[in-house]
Amino acid sequence: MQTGKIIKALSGFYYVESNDKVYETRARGRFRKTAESPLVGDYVEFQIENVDEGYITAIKPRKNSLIRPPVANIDQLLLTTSLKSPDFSFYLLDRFIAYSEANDINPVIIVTKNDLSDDEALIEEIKSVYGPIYEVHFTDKNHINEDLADVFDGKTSVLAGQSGAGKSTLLNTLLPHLDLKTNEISNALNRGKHTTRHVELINISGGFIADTPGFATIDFLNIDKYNIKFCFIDFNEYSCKFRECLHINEPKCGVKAAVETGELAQSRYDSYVKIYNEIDNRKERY
Ligand SMILES: Nc1nc2c(ncn2[C@@H]2O[C@H](COP(=O)(O)OP(=O)(O)OP(=O)(O)O)[C@@H](O)[C@H]2O)c(=O)[nH]1
Ligand SMILES: [Mg+2]
Ligand SMILES: [Zn+2]
Repeated sequence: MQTGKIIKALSGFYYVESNDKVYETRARGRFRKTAESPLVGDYVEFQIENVDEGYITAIKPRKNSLIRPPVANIDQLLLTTSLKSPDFSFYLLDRFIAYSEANDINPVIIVTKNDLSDDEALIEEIKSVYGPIYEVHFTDKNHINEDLADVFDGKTSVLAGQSGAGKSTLLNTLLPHLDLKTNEISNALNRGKHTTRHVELINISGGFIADTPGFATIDFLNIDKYNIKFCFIDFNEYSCKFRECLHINEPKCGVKAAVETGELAQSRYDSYVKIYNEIDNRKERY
């Protein structure tokens, strides 16, 4: 019996890395009967059958897992968002951040395509809104920020963000040996399709990184309207008259007061209210 980590899932095969070797495995029958099926990122026990083939016998308990993208045991989501083309959206980034927080995964913000914009005011605004709460990196495909190297150290990182944000391009710049894929990617992009299809963990700086297909629709099905406020971690430091304050219509709300004084960004508050309403409306339909 051997243990390893699933780095790729394709056509019913799970590719398990163990001691610098990759085994092509299948899940044994009983996984199909239970709800639990293996995910990329899972630590598994497997039985070797041939030199590089085998079958999975058990999945180790997960630290976390996402349905979109389908990966388990994620240390951080690298929220990739372009300055331009597509245009930067505070709301979309806030949704991705809230999604990370709702799933107990640390978000790291990566702003791409800096070469396409010289909007200094926007860059300063991004820094001032997110800098105090999260790690923020600015890149373009020709200049990768050197401090980005430390970000991956020994961790399992997953690139997430809108289609076309530059996730695959970033990965190709970081790991030039993947260069071949860049050409295919840019060709495919001209057809206006999602260019990345499957999820695969790639070795980087003693850790793993996964490119994922872009997605813009995010659901908050695993969180209710009373708890979404905790996904806006910058709200936590303000106190309200009522402990259970949802920062919507309650009097003497510390969060709303902080927005008034400019201590908290209006955009963060607006994103919160939008997502809150979305969850609230969803509940009412039942
Ligand atoms: N000018 C410029 N273009 C970039 C940069 N990064 C990416 N691009 C271009 O943006 C387009 C989309 O990049 P991709 O890397 O395919 O985007 P993606 O996020 O992987 O997209 P999906 O796989 O569909 O989710 C490509 O044409 C890239 O060449 C950048 O830093 N500067
Ligand atoms: Mg891609
Ligand atoms: Zn409040």
